[in-house]
Amino acid sequence: MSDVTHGEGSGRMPGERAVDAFASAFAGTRPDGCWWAPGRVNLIGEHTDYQDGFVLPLALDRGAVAAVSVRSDDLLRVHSLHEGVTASVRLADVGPGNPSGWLGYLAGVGWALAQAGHDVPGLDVALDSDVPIGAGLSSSAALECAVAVAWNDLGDLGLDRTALAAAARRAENDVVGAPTGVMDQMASLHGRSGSLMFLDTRSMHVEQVPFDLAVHGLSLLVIDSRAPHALVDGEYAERHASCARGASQLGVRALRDIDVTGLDDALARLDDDVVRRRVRHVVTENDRVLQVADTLRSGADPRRIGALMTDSHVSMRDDFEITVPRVDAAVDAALAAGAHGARMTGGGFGGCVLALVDSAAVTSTVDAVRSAYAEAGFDPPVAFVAVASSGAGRVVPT
Ligand code: GAF
Repeated sequence: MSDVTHGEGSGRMPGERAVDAFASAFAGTRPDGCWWAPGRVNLIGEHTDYQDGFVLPLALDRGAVAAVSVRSDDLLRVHSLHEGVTASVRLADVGPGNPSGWLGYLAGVGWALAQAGHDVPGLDVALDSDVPIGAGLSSSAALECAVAVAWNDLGDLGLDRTALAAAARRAENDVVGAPTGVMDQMASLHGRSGSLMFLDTRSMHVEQVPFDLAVHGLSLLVIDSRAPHALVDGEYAERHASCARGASQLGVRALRDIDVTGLDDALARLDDDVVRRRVRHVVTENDRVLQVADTLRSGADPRRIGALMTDSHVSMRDDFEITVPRVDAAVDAALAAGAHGARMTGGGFGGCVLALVDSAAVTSTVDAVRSAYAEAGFDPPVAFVAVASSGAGRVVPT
């Protein structure tokens, strides 16, 4: 029998470890406070957020916690429990590509806030996280958003959550160099317990869509394929570029402007088969997000979204070509075990699969995926049940 945890990141990491690490790293001092921000899973709407499209993620109860004190200069000193090191940079020295590595995600937020005209103080930070890295659960957005809310409070910046998400995205785009959309940061900041966040990435309008699977006897299972993924590599950027090429050839501001009813006509106007398939994924994916959101808003049985989830996976596998064998194997095994729908979640090339399953079938579904992995010679997957949680904010360290 498989061990499956039920949402149990740490349910809002208490921060005690970060406070202790802060004291050891920074000469026995105590932080001014602790700020927490979650990772996310995206129910549906993949690679739509940099084409002005729709997404439907939820914030997890796993996240990053930052124990933080404000400094009187512009130094950013960060102790990472994961890396086991303390690194620092002057905010004045931060810019595209500098600093490289994990510190860039944090320093980049300060840089983006300063670029937006804010007076950004230096910080001492101790960081802890229980979001698995490279699993497609937005471990980096959790870091960015934890430090963004800390900066907002300690620097008295008065920014709303959407403005903080924009700064965190700029950190990732301009300092780290990954051309991502804004979904992950918005989910981390706007997440709400028991809800999905429906986001229109053009208007940036957020709608909380109630998501109570338990009353229907259902669970959203997250299966980590343990095939590592990275957004800074060329594949994500290539998808971004081919979508931009498609939009430009079609004469639209973004692929969001192509409606699914006009898809065949649009595809006929494209001369490159790869671009055609990328466009088809984005246009049909936007339509699936709208259908899933409508179904859930109507209070219908959520089992009805299962087929759309699976269609989304097929589209990512065949048209967008962002899945890998371990991910496809998890989807196939979950579906064969009776899941109502299954799909990869996140940027792709590894990471996690979501399966919508009857709660009574959680363990048997994970067992089925484990058997399929064993047969294929893959490392065993790790699974947990997603719990939709609240977004980033200050927490009392306990
Ligand atoms: C990554 C990116 F960061 C998001 O912006 C989004 O594009 C996602 O991949 C794919 O939907 O998580």
